[in-house]
Amino acid sequence: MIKKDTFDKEKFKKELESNVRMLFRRNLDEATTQQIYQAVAYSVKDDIIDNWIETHKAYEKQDKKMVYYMSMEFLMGRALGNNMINLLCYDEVRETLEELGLDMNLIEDQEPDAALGNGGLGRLAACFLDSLATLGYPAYGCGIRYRYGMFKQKIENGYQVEVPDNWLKYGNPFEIKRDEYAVEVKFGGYVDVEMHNGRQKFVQKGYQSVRAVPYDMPIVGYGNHIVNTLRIWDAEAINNFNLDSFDKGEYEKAVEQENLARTICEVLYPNDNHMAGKELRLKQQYFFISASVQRAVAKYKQTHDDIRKFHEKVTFQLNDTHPTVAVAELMRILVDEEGLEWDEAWEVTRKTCAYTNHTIMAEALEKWPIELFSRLLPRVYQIVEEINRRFVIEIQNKYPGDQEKIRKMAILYDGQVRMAHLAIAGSYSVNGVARLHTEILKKRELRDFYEMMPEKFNNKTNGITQRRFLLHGNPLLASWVTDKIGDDWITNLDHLKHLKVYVDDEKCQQEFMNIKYQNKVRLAKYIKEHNGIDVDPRSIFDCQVKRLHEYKRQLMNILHVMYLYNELKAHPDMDIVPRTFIFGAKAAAGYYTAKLTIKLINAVADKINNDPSINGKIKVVFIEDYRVSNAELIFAAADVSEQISTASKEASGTGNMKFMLNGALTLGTMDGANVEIVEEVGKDNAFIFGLSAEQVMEYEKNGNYNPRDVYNNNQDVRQVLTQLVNGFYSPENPELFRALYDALLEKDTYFTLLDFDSYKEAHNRIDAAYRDEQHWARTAMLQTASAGKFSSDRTIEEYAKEMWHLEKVTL
Ligand code: T68
Repeated sequence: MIKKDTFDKEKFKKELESNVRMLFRRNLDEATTQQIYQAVAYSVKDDIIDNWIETHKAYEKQDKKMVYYMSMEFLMGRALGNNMINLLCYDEVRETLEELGLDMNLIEDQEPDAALGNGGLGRLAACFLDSLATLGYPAYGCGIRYRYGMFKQKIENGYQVEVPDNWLKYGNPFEIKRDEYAVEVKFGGYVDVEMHNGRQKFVQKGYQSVRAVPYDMPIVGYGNHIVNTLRIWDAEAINNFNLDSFDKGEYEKAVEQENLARTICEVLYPNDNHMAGKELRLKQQYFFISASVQRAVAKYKQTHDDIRKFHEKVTFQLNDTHPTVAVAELMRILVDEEGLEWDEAWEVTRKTCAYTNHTIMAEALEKWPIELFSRLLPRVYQIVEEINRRFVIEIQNKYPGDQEKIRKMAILYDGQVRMAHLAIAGSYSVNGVARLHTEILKKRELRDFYEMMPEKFNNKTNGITQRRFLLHGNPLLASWVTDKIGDDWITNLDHLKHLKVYVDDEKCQQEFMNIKYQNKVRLAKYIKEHNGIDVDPRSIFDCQVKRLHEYKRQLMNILHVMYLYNELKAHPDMDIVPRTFIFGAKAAAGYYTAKLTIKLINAVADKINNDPSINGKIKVVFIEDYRVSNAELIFAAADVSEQISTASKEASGTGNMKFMLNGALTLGTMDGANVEIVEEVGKDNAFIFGLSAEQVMEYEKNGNYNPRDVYNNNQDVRQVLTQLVNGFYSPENPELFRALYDALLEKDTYFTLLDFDSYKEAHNRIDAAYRDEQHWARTAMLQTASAGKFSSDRTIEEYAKEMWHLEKVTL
């Protein structure tokens, strides 16, 4: 039980009033809700500051090792509610606001999501920061302060329309600009060799540069007074040059540098599991990595004089290959600026960096054309060349005469820089994000590397923070759990297992399902407000919310809905439990098939929701602009969690864990972390279907799957596929969904048709299971009770103990 700090309501009210006056020259009763949000946020920030300062003093004094979590993405969502929760003042602030006639929910809704990420990878980084602070580990998150985050999604005429996310429009109350820590980052030019004291020095000349300026955001630990930092970098122009200059060269350079600074942090690339391959993306990568590494070295040197021991106090965790240029940048600083010999520098680097792989999708593997890489980062490229030269020698020594190994493993090959290879060569650890995923990496994708250096490979199954996805997102269930088993689960999720004694208790079952019902009412209200659709909270809420990607198979889900609709039309008296199919997904702006799938879902929704003949037995809802804040409502309200990726393709998934924590039953393939979810909850308590990863990989190897075989033999499949091209869902343009039809029939890369029957049968099992109310309630409760393993606290403890070797700070 964590003791609450004293909270002084009257003091808080005074602060609030004073903040509104200071910020907006208004009295509280004149302020807009947005202004009140800002004022509340500043009051909360005020509570954070002292702890923030104290935490960093303690880190310095105790000289603890620090992890720098390097990530292009931090999908933080909203900060206010989360900060109040972790400061243990959420209820008190809510009550105080109520006394002033203000509604906390409305105030929280004023805050834009900090959507500096695409999906799972970015949200994982955010959960990790929460856990690091809560566990008391010294940590920085390092990223980019994108001017525009993930686009806002509007649905117009069933199509996705992308709208810029101007999240900083009203300012960000929680951030602090740290101009004193600005550094210079250089691009382009050429490398000159100069002699300094008899030693060659490599000097970059004729470059363009920008000023990297950090903005710090507090990461509040739960009830422990610890405040870590998310440091996101912004770019400013270097004002060395005179725009009034009469020298044409100088003038042009000044303009170019202004442009570079303006464009670098402008926008997040909205692709997940896909490599954009744009020059600007590489600039973003080097920009935030160079700035972060420069600062990490400078900070270390303030209190240490031997740079050869850097790795004893610092570790860099690379969130996928996006920050991998850190390996070469650290080498550059150690060799060129700190004067280390190559071997010394390489030893430090290899002991500092660690790499997490998040995908086996081939199109996500980062490879940069050497032409581009060397032009943009001439000195860094020379270093990569030398790393590669030595790495190839290592391979040759290990496998004499084996040219094939070099072809497969070299960092530079075929005119490209292979970032994953650089990451593996330059790291002390390589990890996957779920057991199955790590096994696939070892046996297939990274097999040669595993064989050569097995000691580097390890698994760290992902996790999620229960502070956001239960305590904040589902307050009713959170307080019910606390009533039953106490509140230790908030910082030790394993305690949820103590709920198991209640799963057969009828009263508890009723209470649990009643909370679920209230959360469904809350979501139904949101849907009514945002979609204008009435949904029945007594129907099964069957949810698939995640990025739209072919491998995640939203298409299979909607094809099944189309099939069900056909059945209902053919058999009007068919007895099915009413279902509401809920989708939420953003498609990358240039991903045609994904965007067409969104249109299809909306077309099917339009037709089905407006057909009175089926008596509302099925409804389809596409939730616009799926993001962290509305995700919290969806997880809390779900009965069924759709985790239906083609086995072997979803590295882990983390939405699956959020649903489970909130008592939804998994309908899924044996993919990613689903495998471990089923292991925790028991096979009988999940709806598992489809090909196994092994089977999928066999088919892929042999190329012996032909979707036409399924089409020819399966009348239901034939009917729904035909409806894609006969105008059933698009009378004005019968050919509208032709591309989806063709993709399924020609190749069906993701085995949608092959898994269809088994998926359909799993849905039947759900229908049957839901009819037994008691048994369903028991199984739902078991999900929550078995979710302990999936806390990001557990994941972070594993990283900290097994890889980083961090010690906790004591305050
Ligand atoms: C996700 N990856 C995995 N990538 O798909 C998911 N990619 O299985 C896993 O649970 C999660 O990572 C956390 O480990 C992503 O989200 C991206 O968003 C991404 C972004 C840019 C480029 C490539």
